[in-house]
Formats: sequence, C-alpha cells, structure tokens
Amino acid sequence: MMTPNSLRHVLAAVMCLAAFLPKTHAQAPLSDPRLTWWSQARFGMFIHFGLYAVPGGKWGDKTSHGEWIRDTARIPVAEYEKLLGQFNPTGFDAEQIVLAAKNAGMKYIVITSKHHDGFCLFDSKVTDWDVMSTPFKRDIMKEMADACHKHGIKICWYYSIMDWHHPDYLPRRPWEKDRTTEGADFDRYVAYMKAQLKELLTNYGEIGVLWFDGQWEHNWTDERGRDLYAYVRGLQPNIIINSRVGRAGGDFGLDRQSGMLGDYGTPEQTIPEFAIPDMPWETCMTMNGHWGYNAADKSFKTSEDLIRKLADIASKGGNFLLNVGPTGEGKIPPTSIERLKEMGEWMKVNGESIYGTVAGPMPLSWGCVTRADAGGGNTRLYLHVNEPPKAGVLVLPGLLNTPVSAGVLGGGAVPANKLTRRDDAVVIAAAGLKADSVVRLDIQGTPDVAIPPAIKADAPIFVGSTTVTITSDRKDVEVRATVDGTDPVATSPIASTLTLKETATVAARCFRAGKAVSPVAKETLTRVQPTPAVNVPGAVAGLKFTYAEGAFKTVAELMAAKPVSSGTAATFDYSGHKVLTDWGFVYSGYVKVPADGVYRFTLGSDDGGMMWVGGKVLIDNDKPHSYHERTGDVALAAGLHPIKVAFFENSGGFELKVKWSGAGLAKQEIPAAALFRDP
Ligand code: FHN
Repeated sequence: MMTPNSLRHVLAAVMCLAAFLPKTHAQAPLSDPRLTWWSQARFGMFIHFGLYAVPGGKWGDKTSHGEWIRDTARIPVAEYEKLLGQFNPTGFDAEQIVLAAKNAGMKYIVITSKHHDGFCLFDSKVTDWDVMSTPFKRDIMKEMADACHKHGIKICWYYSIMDWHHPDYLPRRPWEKDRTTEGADFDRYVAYMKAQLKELLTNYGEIGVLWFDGQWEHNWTDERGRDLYAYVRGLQPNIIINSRVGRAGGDFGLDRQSGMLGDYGTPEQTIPEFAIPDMPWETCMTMNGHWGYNAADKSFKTSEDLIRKLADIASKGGNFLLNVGPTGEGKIPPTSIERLKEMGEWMKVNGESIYGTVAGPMPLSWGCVTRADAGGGNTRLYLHVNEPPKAGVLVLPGLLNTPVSAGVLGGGAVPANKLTRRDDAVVIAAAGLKADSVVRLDIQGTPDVAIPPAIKADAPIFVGSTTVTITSDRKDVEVRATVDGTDPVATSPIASTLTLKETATVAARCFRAGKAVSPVAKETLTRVQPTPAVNVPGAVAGLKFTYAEGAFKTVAELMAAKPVSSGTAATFDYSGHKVLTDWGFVYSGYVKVPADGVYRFTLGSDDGGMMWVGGKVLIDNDKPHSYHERTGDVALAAGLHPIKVAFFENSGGFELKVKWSGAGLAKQEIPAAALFRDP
C-alpha cells in the first residue's frame, strides 16, 4: 500500500523517467486525426479463430495447445491440412458476436483473417488454403465486416506476416527438417501477402486497423515493414497500422531507443507501469491463458480483474484489446460471454470514465484516474476506486487544484461540505461507495499536481564539466535549486540551467508565492577521470570473432562453448552463421574514441547479449528475448579501449546492433573506422 510520501517518490520517478526518454520513435502522434476514433474508443475485442479451434488445444495426449498447435504439436503440413475437412463452425453467428462485443462496451473488433498457420478465414483468390475449401464455405470476414458496419463497430484485420503453410515463406519451423525449401522465394511470398491485403482492404469496406503480427523472424526487415506500411495506407489512407508491421522498437514497439514502425505500440499480456508520454499504445490480453480456443483452459480472469485492467490501462492513456477464442463450432465460450456481459453492465454506468478520456495526472494508491475536459476551463477527473476506503473518505495527495464538484457515477452528487482540502490533498467523503465505483471530480483549471521538477543531464557521470537543465511544465511555479544536496527553500536561487565542474547533488523543488508546492527532486552528477587509452602497437582494422553453435540460454553458455570457427570482421557481422537457430558470436578488439569524454554505448540484441569495455561488463542484455536495446555510460580518454561483445540467437528473429554516442557523437552504429584488433 503506498503512503502519500511514497506516492510522491512515484511521481518524482515518473518525471525523472520521462526526463531520460529520448523521443526517437517514428509512429503517428496522438494528434494524427486517423487515431481519433481509436484513442477515444479505448476498448476493443480481439478474436482468434481458425482451424486450430477444431482440436481445441488437444493433440495426442496433450491438451495445452492453442493457436500455435501446428508448431507446438509438430504437426506436418499434410496432417494439419486434414483439418480443412473438419472446419464447419455452423454455430458461427457474426451478428451475435458483434452484439456481444457492442454490449460489453467494445468499440472495435480485431479478428484473425490469417494467423501463423496461413489459413485464411476469407475468400481469397490467391490461395485454396482458405475457408472456401472447407465444408463451411462462407466468407467469415465478410459476415463480420457486414455485421460491424451495421452496428457501428469498427472492423479490423489481424494478419500474420509469418506463414507456416506458404511454400515461399522462410524460415520453416525449426523441426520441419523434411519440408523442402527448394525454390522458395520470399519476395514472391511478399507479393502473395500484398495480393491478400488488397483483397482484405478492397472487398470489405472501411477497415479500422491492420493488426500485423509474426514480424519477428529474420527475413522480415524494417525496410520491408516500411514498404508494407506504405502499401496498406495506399489502399486505405485512413487505416491505422500497429507497430508489428516492423521489428524496430522490439516486439511491442515501445522500445523508443530503436524507434518504432507503425502507428501504435502493442504491449501483450502486460500493462506498462507508467503512462507513456505522447505514444499511442494498446495492451492485448487473453481472458484465460490462450488466444485460440482451448477446451481445457478454465483459468479465466474475473470480471473485477478485467474491469480494473481496463481502468488501469485507460488511466495511462492506452487501449485494451481483450481476446475471445471461438470454439470449433464458431461460438464464443460461455465463460467469455459471462465476462463480457459483466463488463458491459459496468460500462453502462461508468463508460464515460473510459471513452474519450486521456491519462490521469497522478497515480493513486487506492485506484487510478482518467481525465477529460469538464468545460469552462475546468478539468474532470474520474477516480476509479478499487476497494471502498474504510472511513469512506478518498484522499488525493498532491492535487493542488480547487475542487469544484464531485459525484458518484450511477449514484448521487457529493455534498459540497464533503469535498474539502487538507494541506496539499483534496479530500472527498463519498458515502455508499462500492468496489469499482467511479467518482467524478471536477477541479478548477488544468491539473496542478505536486510533481517535482525534472533534472536532466546527458549522463550521471561527466568528464570536465556538464550542463544540467531543471524544468517543470507546471503553471506559475518558480523552480528553485541547490547544488549541495540540501532541500531548496523559498530563497534558494531560481534555476533552469546549471554548469557543474565538480561532483554535486542537485536538489530542485517547485514554489508558488513563497510556498513549496512539490516534493524535492534530487540527482547526483559525478565528475570522473576518463579511463586511460591502451597502447596497441601495430593495431589493425577490424575485430576478431569466434562462432559457436548450441541452444545457448545465456552468454555464459555461449562463452563456455567450443567455437565452430573463428576469424576477423570489419564490424559486428553475424551473417556467417551456418544454421538458422541456436548459434552465437563473440567479438573482441578495441574501439578508438575520438576525444576524452563520457560515451553511452547501446547494445541491441535478439536474443541475448553482453558488452564489456576495458575488461568490465558495461551492458547486460542477456537471456533470450526479442530485439531490445540497453545502454551503459563510461568515461574514456581519447584512443583505443578494449571491447568485447557476445551475442546469441535461439530461434525466430535475430539482430545485433552496437551503437555509441557522446563527446559530440550523435547516436549511431560504431563504424568500422573505429574498430581495431591486435596485429
Ligand atoms: O504468436 C502470436 C500469438 O499466437 C497471438 O496471436 C499473439 C496476440 O498478440 N501474438 C503473437 C505472440 O506475440
């Protein structure tokens, strides 16, 4: 349980975190009119439906499979194709499904037009691996699109780039040793994808979102992603495209360091800890443990949990895409229907606290806050109360605005004398609150929350001197600071930019009319001596490398493996891997830094990686993961410094990027001209 004081530290953390996030992403800003309906909708239905619903998760004696069943049960293509004759979801009723979504309060539906197994739920003229080759013989996408257009729900397509059926798609599944790759042509596969996307974007009316997935395997590049993004927008200029059209930004597109293609980030089965400034995003999540139908999986989240997730996501400015997996008969499972109905009942009373709102101005220990415009220069805050407070009193610490009015959604107004201020908190004595009630609170002006100033510097260490900026985006406050670590007072100097030549602890605080109106933010900047360069007589251009094969799960396992080969390379080149999965490289040599200074190295890897500078670990990006970048700062003198980089690939996509910045260098991959090795 957070106390008001710890809450302030959270606020401070939010500001500090935001201070160090470089804005290098490339997605549509929230202000892009294409995203207006989507960001106001806040809540949508995800549908995973396809051949995999027929076995319902069971294959042989295992019952834990899902939509990945062809892979997880290692079913050969010919065997899997037998499911075609069994796919006859006669219980499928698009109207029923769309109304279930609409009555739950959902505003858009994303349905799998083609998942990784390559099976198309629409009548495609470029393949027979589609619903028209089954006993069902109905275009499911057409029926869904018609029902959505009829009921004012946006219809959106999920489309998998990865395709385990098309002969031109590579790579094969790692276990498909016997399935030839002879003649496979990935460019021809991309042409097939484009032909299908043309069908999906010209035969079914206006489509809200193209939800790409399966972008992580190595044949799919950001260049192809950018091309596909442009192609789709060319067919429907107003369509929204998610981050998974490309690999930059990691699987979910939220890794700002490596940018993002597409229009919004897609965290999956997880909710970001904090609101993400100026980045549209959507959490997608299952109701139980499977996307595709699994008859044995009864582990459904409660409606209370789902409602709180919806509120938490909206309070951070995100959308919630909640999944259902229809059965082999084409019906949404009864428990999912139950959850949708209960969420719909809550939304009928409290939907205004979700639709069209934006991220709230502050975290709360007893719930969360969404925000809207109350008109007349006032702001409306929707306070989502998870559990009613014992004394029936809600306290909002650090909210400095004058409260105007309050009321319980679906209940009565809060009497004026029950809406008061105590020190730097607004206090609401709201009677009769139930779990998951929402209190509407109107306040004067825009939110004025006791958030401390942001203290920014290039890095927490410096050589010679460093510039520190201290900012606050709050209105009519004075930012005062000290450099000896003491808490600023009303007479401390007003600060905006400081130049430090020695180690110092900068403390900053907001003041208004001589009164402190924020906690104190503190950052210590340490002056360090640069590590001396090493002398390497006769150093030659390029790095040494060793190459090893094995199902490494850590860099240590890679380092312990007997190399298969070794050699030299101009840069961190891994094109020489001899197998598709389970391999790794270790590079060693020197990096030549141009001047004394603090350098920020960035190691981006899929899967695990580590970087050493001067013989010490600088970056730990270890263990299997999708592409992700981590950084490390180090003070170096001009000249050569020993470096080592280790990197391994398990399966799926793979990538290694080693970048640097600092001492006047813009962030870039370390060029070959700066890499050397022993003669
Ligand atoms: O592999 C898919 C998975 O089957 C499912 O479709 C999820 C939904 O976002 N996406 C991929 C896993 O990230």
